[in-house]
Amino acid sequence: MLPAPDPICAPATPLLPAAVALVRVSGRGLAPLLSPLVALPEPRKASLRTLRWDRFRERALVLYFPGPNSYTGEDVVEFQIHGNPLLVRRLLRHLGTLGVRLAEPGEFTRRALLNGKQGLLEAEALRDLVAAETDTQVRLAQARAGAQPEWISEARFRLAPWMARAEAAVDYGEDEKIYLNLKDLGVDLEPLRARFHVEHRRAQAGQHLQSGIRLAVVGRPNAGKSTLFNALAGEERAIVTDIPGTTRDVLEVRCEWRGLPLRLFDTAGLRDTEDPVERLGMARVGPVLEAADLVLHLVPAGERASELIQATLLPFRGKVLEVSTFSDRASVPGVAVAANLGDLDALEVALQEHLLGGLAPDACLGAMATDRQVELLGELAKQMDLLLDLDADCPPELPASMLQGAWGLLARLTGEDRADSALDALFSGFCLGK
Ligand SMILES: Nc1nc2c(ncn2[C@@H]2O[C@H](COP(=O)(O)OP(=O)(O)O)[C@@H](O)[C@H]2O)c(=O)[nH]1
Ligand SMILES: [Mg+2]
Repeated sequence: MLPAPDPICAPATPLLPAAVALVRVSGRGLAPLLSPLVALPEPRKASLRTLRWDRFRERALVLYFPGPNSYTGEDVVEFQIHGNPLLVRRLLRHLGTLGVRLAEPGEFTRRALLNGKQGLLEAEALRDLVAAETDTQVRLAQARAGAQPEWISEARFRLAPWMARAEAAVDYGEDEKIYLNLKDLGVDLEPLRARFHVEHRRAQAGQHLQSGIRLAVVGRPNAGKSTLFNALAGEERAIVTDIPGTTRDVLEVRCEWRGLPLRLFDTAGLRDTEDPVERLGMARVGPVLEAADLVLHLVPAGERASELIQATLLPFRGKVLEVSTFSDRASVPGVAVAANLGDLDALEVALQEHLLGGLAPDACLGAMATDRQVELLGELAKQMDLLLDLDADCPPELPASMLQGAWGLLARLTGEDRADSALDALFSGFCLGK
């Protein structure tokens, strides 16, 4: 048996002056360990206690969750004390003298995971929930925080019998005349392959939403960039005039527009100019293009982009979306907007098309969305493609190993393989006390 892990403690609230601060402790046998500080109250009943240590006397609300019915699965004690950061540090230091060390970021959740109180997918969702900055991001993370998606157990249910058949064909094939019928396998597993591809697409879209979409607005002076920028931001952030060359610095705003979490960048208009300030502004456009997920190239309806602009955008052509502005003055094909009138529906459709694979933000609820999940889902979809493309007369070792591969990818996805690398990457993104 493994030795019992050390008891740990951490502030679960920021170390700033506040009404209340929460200090969490987790470990085995906390009642005797903490007895010099406090007599623990009845389980799960908030109780006022006086904590005494050094020359402090602190009235605290104390909660005691004996293991295994707690967040971590160990005994957990929570102290709500006055929100003075110095007081919190003193209490943590005193807990140290009782043998309770300071937790690492995410260590509470890590224990919850190791004790089977929580799955890896849930822990990842929690991290994203705490970090979410827009309504959509909060809702996406909440949708992932519940039970494991049903399609995972369905996938296992479908894969398992074929794994058994493939194993049998490998072990007894020739002698016992047990063969794997790849045609039947293909028919049976085709829906699964389709499902993996759907989930992968949803995950890619969800990843964009969860991390926010960097959108750069570029074009010639007076193309309507700042007008569009303001309309998307929902506030008058950039100065709009009909004097060319108004915007010089790069402006950035974070917002949510029609369910899309955006980081918007307004830029200086691109043109041949002698004005030194305008030229400095144009020099700043490059890095913005570089970092953007999508570049909106605004061209007033009925015009063609200048050679200067075409040359500037050439290296980024894979992520440039041309948008016609001033659509109120001339009707043009393609994505056309009149931002000054709030006519932006065509842009909404185009953004969903380019960034979310045609999905609406709400269609991504429940999608997996971390880099890790997206990558594994991609591999899973590819593995199934390979499996279903196998020649009917190939040796059973091939499908057997691919089925094993798919099974293993599912286990990595849910964290059941207990790979430390996934856990380390996850918990480095957590706050203290979580
Ligand atoms: N009619 C019309 N005017 C627009 C439109 N977009 C911008 N404008 C006007 O065009 C001028 C230049 O707009 P601005 O956003 O400052 O262009 P920027 O230089 O590209 O940032 C302003 O007078 C805007 O009110 C549009 O779609 N239709
Ligand atoms: Mg402008």
